[in-house]
Amino acid sequence: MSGQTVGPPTSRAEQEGMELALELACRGIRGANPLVGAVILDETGRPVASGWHRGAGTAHAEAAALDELGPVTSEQASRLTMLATLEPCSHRGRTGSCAEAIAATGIGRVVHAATDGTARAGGGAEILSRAGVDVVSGLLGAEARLLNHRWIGARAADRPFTSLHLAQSLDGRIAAADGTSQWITGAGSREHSHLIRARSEAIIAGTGTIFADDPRLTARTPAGTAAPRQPLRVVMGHRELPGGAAVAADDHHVQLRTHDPAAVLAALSARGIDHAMIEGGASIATAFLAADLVDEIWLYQAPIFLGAGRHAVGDLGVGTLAEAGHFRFDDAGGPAHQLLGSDVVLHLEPQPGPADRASEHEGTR
Ligand code: AOF
Ligand code: ZN
Repeated sequence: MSGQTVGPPTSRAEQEGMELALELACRGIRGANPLVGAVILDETGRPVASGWHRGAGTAHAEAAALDELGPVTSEQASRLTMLATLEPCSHRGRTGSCAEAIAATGIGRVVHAATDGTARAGGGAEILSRAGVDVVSGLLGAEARLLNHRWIGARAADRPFTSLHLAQSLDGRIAAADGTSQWITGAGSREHSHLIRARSEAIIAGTGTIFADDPRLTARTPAGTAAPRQPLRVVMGHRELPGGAAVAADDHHVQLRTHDPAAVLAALSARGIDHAMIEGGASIATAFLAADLVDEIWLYQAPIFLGAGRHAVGDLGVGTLAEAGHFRFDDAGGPAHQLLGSDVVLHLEPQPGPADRASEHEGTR
């Protein structure tokens, strides 16, 4: 870990700049990568460029801000300060190294909020310091860590970030008494969930769902054509798949013969998968929730009562109210609640625990 602290303490303008960077970070989408925002200030403390990360595979926040800044001489750059909600990355991953790009531009000072604790991308502050950049770590660090608390936890546990999909009736059911379930939610909800599929690297469904619905588990556009990026289709469970199952239509699928969600995530991690969507059904959703392995929820609620039939979620081992797991609305990447056709779509994340809220020693402050 690198928490270099050089140069003058952070100013009011830098605090405000970091608050802006945190707001911008929320425009990104949750998944394989963290939410990150960046703001560049001139020597008077005025923001002159900004950027945010729009999701795995796209430009990092700092690179987007440098891009918006446009060409500057190194003499001009030396008077600029970059504020980033995460330590600029050291690695040349899907995109270039942010630390190297900042140093190459000649930016004089970098203030970042949270350190990047990953082995892959951490250590950027070190690179910047060695290049002669004035580096300060920890400004609004607690806020920045809170913003990505589940992503940080997933990375620390070396498992993919997970998105749980739930499509249910007003009384929380995913099928009627006779097992019919297509469709409880409307076309708008289904389109939205295909966007979540398309941004996931894997999609997990149980053998029960395969037998009941024979889903394709592909990501499709509203027109019904295949999205450009397809998640790995993952079937979880012991039962032999029925011959001709749609999920097995091509090689881009795997069956994991276990009911243990942690084992499934470990197997996906070993394949280099950083973001998995949990499609269903109820026993799969229940297993991931009970193990606290759900990092965000997309809940599609249709305005119908079924009164009988399968519940979306089963026994979570909650014996009394005080044991219930709490979630909170999540505005990252769009409104936490919205209407799609006649359905309500909720975006939720687990309520942070005391450990997520604790503020570490914060750099210069
Ligand atoms: C930054 N700025 O905006 C983000 C960072 O797969 P890649 O190459 O995009 O790299 C993703 C890793 O980089 C991610 O796991 C995290 O450690 C860091 N994310 N870093 O400097 C950004 N999104
Ligand atoms: Zn980067």
